[in-house]
Amino acid sequence: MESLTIEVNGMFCKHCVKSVTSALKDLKSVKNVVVSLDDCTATLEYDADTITIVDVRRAIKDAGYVPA
Ligand SMILES: [Cu+2]
Repeated sequence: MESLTIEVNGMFCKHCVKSVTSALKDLKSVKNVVVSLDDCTATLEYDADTITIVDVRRAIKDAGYVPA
């Protein structure tokens, strides 16, 4: 499993955190998703044979937020 922390801009409340969290959890092989409103980050683990950081970034964008 790969560990990844990615900056996520555009989150302003707990609802945003939930949206990003569920978007990331919906990705195949993603585990241990922690989204921090204070730090504006998403931390997660994923299987690099299954998805890439591009998929992670796309999921964040599709949820309406801005991955750095
Ligand atoms: Cu919000």
